[in-house]
Amino acid sequence: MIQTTPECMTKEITAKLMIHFGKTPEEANVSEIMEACAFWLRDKMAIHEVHTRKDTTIHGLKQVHYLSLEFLMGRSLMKNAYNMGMLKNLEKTIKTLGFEPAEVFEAEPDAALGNGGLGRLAACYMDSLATLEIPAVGYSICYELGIFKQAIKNGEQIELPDPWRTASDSWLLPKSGETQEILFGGTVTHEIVDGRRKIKYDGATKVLAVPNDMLITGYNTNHTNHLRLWNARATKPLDMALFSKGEYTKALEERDMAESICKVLYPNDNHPEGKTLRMRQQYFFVSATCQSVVQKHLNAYGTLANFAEYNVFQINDTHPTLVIPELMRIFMDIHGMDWDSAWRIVTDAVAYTNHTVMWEALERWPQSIIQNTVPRIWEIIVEIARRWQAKCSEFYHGDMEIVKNLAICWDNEVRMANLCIAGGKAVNGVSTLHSNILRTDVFKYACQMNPDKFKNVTNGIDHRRWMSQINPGLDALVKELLGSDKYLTHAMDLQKLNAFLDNQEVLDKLAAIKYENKLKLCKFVKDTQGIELNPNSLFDVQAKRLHEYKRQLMNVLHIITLYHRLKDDPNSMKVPRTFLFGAKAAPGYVTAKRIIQLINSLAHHINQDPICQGKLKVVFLENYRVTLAEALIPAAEISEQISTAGKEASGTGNMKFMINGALTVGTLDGANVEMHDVLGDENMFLFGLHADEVVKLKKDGYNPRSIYESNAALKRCLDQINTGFNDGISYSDLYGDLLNGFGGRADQYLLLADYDAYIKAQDRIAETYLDKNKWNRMSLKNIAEAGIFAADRAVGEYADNIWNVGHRLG
Ligand code: 26W
Repeated sequence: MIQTTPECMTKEITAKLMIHFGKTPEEANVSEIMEACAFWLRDKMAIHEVHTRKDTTIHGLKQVHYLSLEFLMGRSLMKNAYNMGMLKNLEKTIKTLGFEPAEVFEAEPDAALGNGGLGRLAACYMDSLATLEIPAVGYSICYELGIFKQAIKNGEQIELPDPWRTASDSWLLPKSGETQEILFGGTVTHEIVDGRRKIKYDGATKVLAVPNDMLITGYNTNHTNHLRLWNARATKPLDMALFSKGEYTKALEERDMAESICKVLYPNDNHPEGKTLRMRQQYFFVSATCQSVVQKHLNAYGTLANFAEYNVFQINDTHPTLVIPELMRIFMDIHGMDWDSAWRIVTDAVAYTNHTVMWEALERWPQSIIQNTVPRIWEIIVEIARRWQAKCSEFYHGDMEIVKNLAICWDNEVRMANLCIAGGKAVNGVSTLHSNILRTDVFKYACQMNPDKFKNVTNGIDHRRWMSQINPGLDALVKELLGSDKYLTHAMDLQKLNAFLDNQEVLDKLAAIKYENKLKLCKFVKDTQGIELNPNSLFDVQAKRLHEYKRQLMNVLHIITLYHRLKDDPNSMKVPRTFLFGAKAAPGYVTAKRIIQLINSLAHHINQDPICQGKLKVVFLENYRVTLAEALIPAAEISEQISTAGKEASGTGNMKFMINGALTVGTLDGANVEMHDVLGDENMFLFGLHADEVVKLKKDGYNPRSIYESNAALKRCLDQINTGFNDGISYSDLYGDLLNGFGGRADQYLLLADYDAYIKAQDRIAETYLDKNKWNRMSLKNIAEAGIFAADRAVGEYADNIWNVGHRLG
């Protein structure tokens, strides 16, 4: 680790300020101080990164290439300083420069190049990869605009642009010397020259891919990796030949295409958009990545024969699937390999993680888009599909139903998951339940052909960020009780907290820490949204993307139930509650946006009704993002993880709440199952149908209306939604979605079926909250058992079971 003093840092950061902004600390604003600190840290990291890369080559280490269209990094200044053991000194330095450290950290915008779980997972894994000293590079697109900023106007979501790069460029290291060329469109012809096949592209559009590297520190190690964000550039500002002919629009075509590729992150979560631009984004970053990895490998080893020994590509959902045909193209068209040799290497070097079983989220591309956007890739996919189909047909003795199910190309569509299964050496789900659903349902035929290919790696979180850093009070208590900070790199050490479950003093300290965190959140909400919260109420939080299967609407039904009870009996609530929501809805997802509006109508109604004063409050927190999650999670007491069983692949928010001592109300879904394994019924509030019961109920015929008719409290809630609240807006559409609809479309996520069990679980929560000691004991138990959800564990499993790479902290 670099040893430096605050005096030295003050001098060097002041120099950065002068060089980059021409200002003294007295003249600089808080943003410039933040950037100067970032520049200074980046310099230190850059030196480490060079050594890490050198070591990788010298020792002939295998590299992991983590491809993801999303990396939800959040802020980096505090994280990098923390990992490098420089946080204390940096804070001192900032003070010497005349600024408040908290304000400087606040000045950094989130790097929000992702939607939700999948993107944040990638960010957590980058931290663990470096911490475990695994040589790894992340690859994505250097979007100009990250996920939209959400504003709430009259209760509705408004989307605003997120130009994150203005103040975050200080982290990026441009590497224009490693620029790649990407070809789109045109027509492909094959020629034989000197006995070798040559591919000619006529009328293709060329776009340059320029790398911007964001350096990634590990915790307590010099090992430094990077995240390579590809930026698209035109080869020239204007096609002068076309310009001279008066074809002005055409002359700008290449530049326009380049600019559009990197313009904005698609804001859809669990719903692909089959648009040409999205296909261009996928091919752009995949092709740039593959070309650069192959070149570097050849430079280091001079042959491609050992490519898979030294490189493994992990693809984050199907969005980077084109690595498979693109590597084939590079090996065959550029390096003259035959099909079988190329295929052997590719199928040894690529592994695929599935993150969702939602049928609408499985990517299926129209043949025409692939054919027009990447014609040579299309040819290769067709050949992969032909060979795969023959193999499947042979295995299943020509059973056409099964062959169709397994097909890569069918009905003029390309099914990306099947392409990943055919071309990958491993396929994994992200929790035990999810992986089993993949094996026995979604991918069952492929699994029967090759059961060993299908694996599980339960997700994990960067517990250093998601507990130690955001909850310093708890971090200090844990270190005090365990007598060391070893849990930071050995999260299972948290289990030693089990020794204190009946220690009154410890339980009281834990409660005091939670209360402090709640006060901090109260201030945050007051400062940002002008809303006053009651810190003595139970903080019940549901924070995640808005999706029907996550059932924010069921949470709403519970709140309305409490409200009706209050109306009937003002003394009915023994425990005052604050319900906090944070959620972005995909801009085109009408129902999700209506649910946001409903939450705001409900909040407006309840918060102004005197009967609710001090007892019941509902707050929709604007613009949920990494930074807001960091303020929210340490203050939460109840974590809502209430998806329809079988639908949430894993969840990672559930883990973040747990390790901060919140208790979970949840279904047996995703990683809640593993959580239940270690906590038992007595340390969480489990309720609702199990995954197999959900399947059976749907198969047998589900009738939400009969539940509605037979449950008076539920009926009253739904009727209230139908009528609406005091702002006069009716939610008859949402009411209709739950009760009407054909072919199993009414209440497809079974809110009504689980309503009663959910209310009962919520009543158990209120009962338990009255017994402070019991509650605090449960809370400590949750923290003690959260070690299994460390990203270090998950990344270690990928390294051992999928990548075959060594690592530290074994
Ligand atoms: C192309 C549109 C699109 C965009 C994102 C389709 C699908 C996605 C993701 C796969 C959705 C996603 O974020 N899935 C979440 O992944 C997390 C990390 O594994 C899991 O914890 C969540 O359960 C899962 O919903």
